Amino acid sequence: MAVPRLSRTTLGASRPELLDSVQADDIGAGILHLGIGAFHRAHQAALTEQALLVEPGDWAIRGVSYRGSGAADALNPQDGLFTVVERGPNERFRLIGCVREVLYRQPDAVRAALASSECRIVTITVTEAGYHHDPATNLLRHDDPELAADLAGRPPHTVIGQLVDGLRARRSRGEDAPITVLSCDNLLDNGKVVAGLVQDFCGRLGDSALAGWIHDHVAFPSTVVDQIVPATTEDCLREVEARLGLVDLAAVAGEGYRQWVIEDFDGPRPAWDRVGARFVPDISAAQARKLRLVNGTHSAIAYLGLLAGLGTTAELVREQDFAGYVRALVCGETGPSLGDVATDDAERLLRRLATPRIDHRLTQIAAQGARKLPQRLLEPARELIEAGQEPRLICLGIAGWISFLRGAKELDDDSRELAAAPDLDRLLAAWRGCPEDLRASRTFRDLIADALRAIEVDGVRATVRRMTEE
Ligand code: CS2
Repeated sequence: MAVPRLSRTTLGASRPELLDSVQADDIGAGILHLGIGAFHRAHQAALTEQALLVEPGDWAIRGVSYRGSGAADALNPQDGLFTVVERGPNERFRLIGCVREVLYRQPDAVRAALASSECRIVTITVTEAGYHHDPATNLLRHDDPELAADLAGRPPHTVIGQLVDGLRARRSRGEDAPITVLSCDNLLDNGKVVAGLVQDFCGRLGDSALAGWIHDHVAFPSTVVDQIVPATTEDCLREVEARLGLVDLAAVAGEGYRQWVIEDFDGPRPAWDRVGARFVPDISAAQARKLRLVNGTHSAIAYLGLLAGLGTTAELVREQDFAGYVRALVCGETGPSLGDVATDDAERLLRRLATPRIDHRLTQIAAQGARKLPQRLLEPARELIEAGQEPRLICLGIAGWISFLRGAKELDDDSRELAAAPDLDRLLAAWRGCPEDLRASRTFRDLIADALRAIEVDGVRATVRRMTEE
């Protein structure tokens, strides 16, 4: 007999004890989430669920998906219910009930949600590339056809187009309740970036009155998020099915560890601070630590690991040479760029990378490198060079990326253009995310060129070993 699909009805019939999760239909949808993928489900949705269990409130989540109908097809037939598997020493399954519904290709419904007085917070996870912006200027890309179509007045498809459209409707309704937009993507000063893109969009529409209203009524605090959440595997779905006795096509698995640091703002929010989130006046220190130590390491090892034929982070750190590289990178370069010794950080990170059954694929981390590397590896490289040091191991990671690009078959648009550059100088010149001063640095260029040569001549493993030992 076919195993039934998870829903409030089937759960009530088979595992009624699990039904004390939040009932999204019984509370107001105070949160609109743009980009409801695996990360949001395991992180902000799980924290919102926990916050609602300690302090009830109108904080159900209405999600919007942009990358195909997958999230809507998985969650809507399940009444928004899904399981989060927390990997680690105390593995645990949590059922999440605070998601009300997922909208896909329904710009009218997104507009109505944003305009309603019920909506007080918009959270966003659309990845570094999802904002359609130019990393050199932090403004919208001029040559982006999706943005151009939104600006020309079709019902908007892009995140920024939908945000502006909904805020316009909110203003027209005379809605004065404050609303807060929280970007949860791994960008530097993500709140400022989104605020700037929204203003840019209004500017291109020539709507200065709307721009002024948004400036006065909408807050865009920056945030730092941390939790390793790989794409869901078939194995994970089978495991959840065995556990629940029901098919859950929206299940996700990630670390039990979660961090959320939010620049404090006026305005209502769920009791996130009672379940581990921190509201602080300034996120910059937490942001640099997270982007450089966790994401910087991730990106540096992803390409070197792929070149060495490895599949996952856990497989990679089992190899002594790569574990040594992570220690040397964090303790010798990215940690010191923060003014830190970072030995404990390196060991903690190695444990996270090795989390059993986390199955974090290097190919997933390797995507969108041209947009990820600037805030992860270029910022610390620049600061070390300014201080008169040589970021050799960071540049080895960047060389790994360039080598990977040159051999890759499928690439995103930004990376494809760079992969086609005939030499290193032209690649650096074309890389919009690379700051001008770093591009002009002889030290930076030569360190990458040396590492590229070594990878080519000696192979990636021998190069990683030699450079780590030096
Ligand atoms: C990863 C991140 O895929 C990637 O680029 O570096 O998704 C990383 O796992 C999270 O930011 C960890 O908090």
